[in-house]
Order: sequence, then C-alpha cells, then structure tokens
Amino acid sequence: MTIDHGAWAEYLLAGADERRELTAITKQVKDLSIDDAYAIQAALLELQLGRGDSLAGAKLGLTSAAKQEQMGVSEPVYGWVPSSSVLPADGLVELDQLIHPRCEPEIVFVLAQDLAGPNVSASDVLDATEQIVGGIEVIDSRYEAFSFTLPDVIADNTSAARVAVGQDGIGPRDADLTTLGCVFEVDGQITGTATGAALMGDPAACVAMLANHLGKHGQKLETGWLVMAGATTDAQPLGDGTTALARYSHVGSVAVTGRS
Ligand code: OOG
Ligand code: MG
Repeated sequence: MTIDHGAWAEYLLAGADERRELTAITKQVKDLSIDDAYAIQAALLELQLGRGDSLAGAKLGLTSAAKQEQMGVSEPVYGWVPSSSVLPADGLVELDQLIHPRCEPEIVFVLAQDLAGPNVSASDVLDATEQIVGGIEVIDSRYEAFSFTLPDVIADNTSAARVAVGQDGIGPRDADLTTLGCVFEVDGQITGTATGAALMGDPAACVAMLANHLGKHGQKLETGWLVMAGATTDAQPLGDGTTALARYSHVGSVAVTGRS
C-alpha cells in the first residue's frame, strides 16, 4: 500500500497543535513499515521547519531496559529536537501546550564536530563532543493513552516535546559516562536511579549507533547540536505544579515544573 507520508505528518501535527490525543496510525494502516514511519517523521520535521523552526539536535529513545519495558517497545528509535522545544533555564513547562506530558532524565551530548557513519565508535563520539550535560526531556506522545507500536512512535518523532538542558557541563572524558549517575525525583520522591551504563552499556555507544545509522542515509549529526542518548529511567507524569528534579553526579541538577 502506498502511504501518504505528508498526510500522516499533517495528522500528527494537528494533534499536537490542537492538544488532542490521536488514534495510533497502525490502527488505521496495517503493516506500517519502519521506513514509512521514518518518512512520516521526516515529513513532520519539514512541516515544523516550514513554520520557521530550526533544528537544535537529535535524540535517541528506548535505549534503556527501563524505557523499553515501560513502553512495551523493545527497539531503540531516533528523532529530532526542534529549537522551539528547548526550554528556557527556569524549566517551566506550559501544560496548556501539551497533551499528557511525562518527564525523564537524559544524558545530553553537545557536539563540537560533525559526526557521520560509517565506522563511528564510542571513542569517536567523545572526540567529537564539546560537553556532556544533564537534561530532562518532556515527552508527549500524540497518541491515545500514550500507547503506541514501534512504527507509531517513530512517525511521532519519538514523542519529543520539550527538553531542559543543564548548565554544568563537563568535558567528554572528564568522567566515565558509564558510571555517571542520576537520581530522578518527582515532588521529592525518588522514582528512579540509574547510571549511564543503563543506555545499552554506554551512552556514547548509543550516539555512535545513531551517527552510523544516519550515515547510511546520507545524514549526519552536526556541530553545535544537542544529542540526547535516551532516558535511563522510566518516565513520570508531569502535572500542574509537579516538579521533577534530576540530580546527576558530575553534571549538576536539572529541574522542570509543570504549570497550567
Ligand atoms: C518514546 C520516546 C522515548 C527515551 O528517552 O527513551 C525516549 C516514548 O517513551 O514515548 O525519548
Ligand atoms: Mg527521551
């Protein structure tokens, strides 16, 4: 079946604009392929860029066992970070712009050089990295009940909605990223703890995997971009007045607060 990528991208963007939960695409299109899903994702990005947005980076998702188990999807995914999704330093998340947001801790790479496969190693990623910072991503699946299959979540730009980026970066080799720790708290209750090793053994290897994947498609990770390696713990709902705090070893703390 021929899939109209542009039409599905419009469908997803309308859900986000109107803050409306959508029926999953795979409930309407049988056998949506991964290639079609990424083509819808690309068309969605084009629509966002056509509105004057720009690209601030890229993200991996479902790179930890905690996230794969929470979402019932067992393969990593990637998506894009529009500049408009990067939050100001106060970390306030305007809930009236979102559907049913959740928040999750992220290890973020800030790139000093372009990175493109093939043959990018974790060490190459560190060489190309200016800083490692902590972050909190706010995800907001456009689908009903935050429920999706692998192709659905890919088409929906991997639920990307907002990201708060920490201020206290370190050099890429100033700490062992596999033991970089995070304690994630929601309103003072610890909801998860993890180290970088939760991300397929090494966050830099996750970024290498993405660079290699993009290289096959003639794309690259670019200088100055933020690249999120994926959440190390499961995501938590972000309600009105909820404050989520990610306390990292080595890279300080990041907080977001929901406000309606
Ligand atoms: C998909 C996005 C996953 C991560 O860090 O694992 C993601 C979702 O859980 O809605 O961003
Ligand atoms: Mg994430």
